[in-house]
Amino acid sequence: MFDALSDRLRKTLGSLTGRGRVSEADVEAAMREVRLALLEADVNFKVVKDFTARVRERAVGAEVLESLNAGQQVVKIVHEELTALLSGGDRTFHLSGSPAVVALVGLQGSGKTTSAAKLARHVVKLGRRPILVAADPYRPAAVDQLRTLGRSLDLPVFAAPPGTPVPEIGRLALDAARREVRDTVIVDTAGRLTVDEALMAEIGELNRVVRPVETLLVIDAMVGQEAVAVAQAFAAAVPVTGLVLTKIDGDARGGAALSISAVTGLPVKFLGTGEKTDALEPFHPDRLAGRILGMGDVLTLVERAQEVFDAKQAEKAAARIGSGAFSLEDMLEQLQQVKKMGPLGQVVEMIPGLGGMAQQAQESVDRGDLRRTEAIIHSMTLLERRDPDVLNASRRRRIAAGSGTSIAEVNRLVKQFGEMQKLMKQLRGGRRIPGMFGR
Ligand SMILES: Nc1nc2c(ncn2[C@@H]2O[C@H](COP(=O)(O)OP(=O)(O)OP(=O)(O)O)[C@@H](O)[C@H]2O)c(=O)[nH]1
Ligand SMILES: [Mg+2]
Repeated sequence: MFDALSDRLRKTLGSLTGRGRVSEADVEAAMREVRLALLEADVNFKVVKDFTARVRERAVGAEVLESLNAGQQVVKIVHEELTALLSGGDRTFHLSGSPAVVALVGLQGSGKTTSAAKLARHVVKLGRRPILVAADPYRPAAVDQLRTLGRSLDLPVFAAPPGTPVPEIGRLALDAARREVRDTVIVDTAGRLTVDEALMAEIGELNRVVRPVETLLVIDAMVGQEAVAVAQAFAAAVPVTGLVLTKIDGDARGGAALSISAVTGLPVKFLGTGEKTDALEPFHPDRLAGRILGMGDVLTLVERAQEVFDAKQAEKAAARIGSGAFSLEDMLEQLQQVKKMGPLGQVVEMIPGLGGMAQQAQESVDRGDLRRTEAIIHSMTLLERRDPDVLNASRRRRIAAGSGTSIAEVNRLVKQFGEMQKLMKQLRGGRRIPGMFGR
């Protein structure tokens, strides 16, 4: 559901990725786009404002200049702040009490009944014995729906006769749980089309009877901005302990859902990712932030690069690229750095937009291309490495023999290096490499 948002952010941040340095103007331009992208995705205005302000402050003030790829650090900061935005509150799913009671509340159609069944299945995996409770005395169809789900999971469902007052259903359900030796009671409540006092009073009373350790507010990710107000109304009526965001597999803009946690401070505990009972995921803020950013695993890449790249050496290389003096000697140094970063295929895979090249890159390593390239450069004199123009036929023959390769391979490397130099000149002129980060 975050596709549109992620596309936009990727475009914005992608234009920063791969450049040498990030200026204040770059950050400004990026933040303008990030703000638009978030607003377009229906994220709450105030949340957006605070978010971009925090990112801007960190990005402009951050020590990014020593790094090889400062643009990627902006991505990292955006990711960290997005994770922080999604990380509010205590995300642990508590199951204390005997029995442990979990109540699901929310508007009509938000996914309470489906989520009740999903949670039942989830706690069974944790080794527990749940019972499902239909606390909707108004619609027999609602009870049938839960019964059907219970049957499919081979779990008991408690339902009282139609018209039984809701608090009474709660009492009877706890009795049933004890009788059937059930350690987890999952209560599915009735929904209303809009927040109304009768609904709030009813779930408040039920709450006092069954004393849930978790009262989860189920929110449909497809809803718009009013979700924030809905969440606030529920939280005022009952002690909501967390959120279940459902239908995130749909094509909603999703920003409203993103805002709820930031505005109310309520933690998202689970994501509903489909209609089936196994489509429930515990919520991981960093994963969702990564999904929203859609940046591949740039962050891991940045960290790994920071670990192995000698910053000074990187500066030197960047300066040489900048001045157009990049030589085969520099290329040799860079090759050795890249090798230190681990399997090349993995490294390339982490760069957004280059995923498809990963296999190709790894294959070239496996074939020994890198090693042969190194051998060829090693067989050159200093003069040849710095000025490949002097490489006449007899020098090439000598190098091929010295490196145990062929003249054709030496020719290919020299040609590739020439093309690389041309590309670097274009980059210096501010042009992007076609097909690379080319969105
Ligand atoms: N795609 C998708 N559909 C879902 C998800 N969760 C629930 N649904 C669907 O949403 C519809 C409503 O789900 P219910 O679980 O009946 O919602 P409810 O909150 O119990 O509704 P009421 O009892 O009428 O208030 C059903 O068609 C579900 O299959 C989800 O995570 N993904
Ligand atoms: Mg229901």
